[in-house]
Amino acid sequence: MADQNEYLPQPQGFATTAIHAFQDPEQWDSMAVVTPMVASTTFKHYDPENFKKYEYSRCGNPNRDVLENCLATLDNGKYGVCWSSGLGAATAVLNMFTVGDHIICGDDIYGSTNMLFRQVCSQFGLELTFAEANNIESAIKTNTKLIWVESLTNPTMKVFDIKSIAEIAHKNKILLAVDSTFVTPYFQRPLNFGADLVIHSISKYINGHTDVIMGVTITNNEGIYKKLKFLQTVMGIVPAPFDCYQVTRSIKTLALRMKQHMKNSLEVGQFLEKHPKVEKVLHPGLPSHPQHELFKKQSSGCSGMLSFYLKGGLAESKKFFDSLETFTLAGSLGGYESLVELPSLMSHDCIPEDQRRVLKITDNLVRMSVGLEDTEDLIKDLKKALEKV
Ligand code: P1T
Repeated sequence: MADQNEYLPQPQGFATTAIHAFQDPEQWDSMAVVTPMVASTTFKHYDPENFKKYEYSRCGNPNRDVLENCLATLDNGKYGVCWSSGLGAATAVLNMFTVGDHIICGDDIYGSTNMLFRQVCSQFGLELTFAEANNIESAIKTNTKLIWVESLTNPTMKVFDIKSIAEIAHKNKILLAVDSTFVTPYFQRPLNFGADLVIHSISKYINGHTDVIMGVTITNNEGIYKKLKFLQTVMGIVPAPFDCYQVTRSIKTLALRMKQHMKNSLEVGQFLEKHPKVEKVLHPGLPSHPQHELFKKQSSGCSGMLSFYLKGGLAESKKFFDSLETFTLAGSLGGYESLVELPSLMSHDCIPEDQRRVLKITDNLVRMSVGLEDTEDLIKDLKKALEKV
């Protein structure tokens, strides 16, 4: 088992912030302890020029405000802006740039983010280069404005050195955005390492109950915030108040859930590593991961995410999925339930085949989101399914 003490210290006051920050009952006339759900799309004005705080729900809503402020604080940021999905957040970030700007994107990212970047960049005159961690600096051009990386990456679990990339970016007056979805603010806070912008698909761990699609961008830079806030209002990629209410409820248990995801995924990872039908496990919390030391330098723990190569090909992967009972074959991740999927045919099927080959997203690469079930039951399920392969 990885030694928790080797990681960065756990963020102080995380659970207290998630439970109380911006949620003081005294701000509501009713003194409600739980932030009341405000469904109204519009708000009465005193006169045409004056209103109390809210005007129209696309521009602002009490439930969204509470959530945005609380999420920003959890990531050690000042400003949070929520979007109706993680991809909505990425769309907004791309819209901060203009014709002729160049964007560098980490080579391994979620399939639809990859497709979004390729399509939007080519349609709107943005230049795009995908680069491995070692090649980021050499990919920089005079017109480069943004470096975007996922860390951890989906699905091959690579770690980007956030501090070094931030230094490279800033030396060249470039912004660094980090999609930190796989690790969560409980375990990783990229702004502390110099990132300008953090992005999460809230649909994953932050909500954690597989019933809300949402995204967030977090920054300490007022200029970036103002641009994103403007884009939120005019592009209208906003989450519904009820979804904000649900996520505000979910984050109260984020710390508890993440601790258990870490424990369960390490046990599952260690079991898989020893299994003769498994070729290789990719789990940043295990010493076998090539970037385990780097991962521990920039995070305080790992989530429930791991990938592994089964011995064999598509036929073996299918047999494995067919025999699972507790694990569900489905896209997405980060919920209380354990999921497995085949990136080559599911989450990353939209990535061109040659790019998938380079990234080693093959038909025997299985991605697993280890949930909160009893570990013995998860391992029993895996043992049985691997026997059938
Ligand atoms: O699904 P959405 O809320 O739009 O989030 C997109 C997204 C962004 N970033 C990362 C790292 C992601 O993994 C995702 C969504 N990923 C899946 C649905 C998946 O199965 O990998």
